Amino acid sequence: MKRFLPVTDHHRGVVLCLLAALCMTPAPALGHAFPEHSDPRVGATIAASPERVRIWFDSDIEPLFSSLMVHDASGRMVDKGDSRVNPSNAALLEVSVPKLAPGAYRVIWSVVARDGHRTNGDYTFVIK
Ligand SMILES: [Cu+2]
Repeated sequence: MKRFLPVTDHHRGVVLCLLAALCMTPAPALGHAFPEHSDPRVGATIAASPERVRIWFDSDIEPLFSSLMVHDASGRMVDKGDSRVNPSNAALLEVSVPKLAPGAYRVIWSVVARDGHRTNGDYTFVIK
């Protein structure tokens, strides 16, 4: 199974941006959107295929510029391509998946917060 990639340039950019934000005083109450929790959870091993993958963020995100994908262990996209921000919760990003076979899956997300800042990341879960 592939391991997570090490810190990418993009992640480094986010860190630098965070540091810059910390140095600004007084700091405005604006922020990037970061995941609070997900279903399946980060690193979880679950018994059955979920119907969808969902990530809840700590602030509202822009539907036009936010998406998530699910890849299998060989990097093939397995979600149904209907990634969307939940119409009744602007902090919830979700995508449907077909019945997935046992194996490792990687969730890749990218969102733009209402302040215009982009964050992204990925995590894996396993269906046994
Ligand atoms: Cu920023």
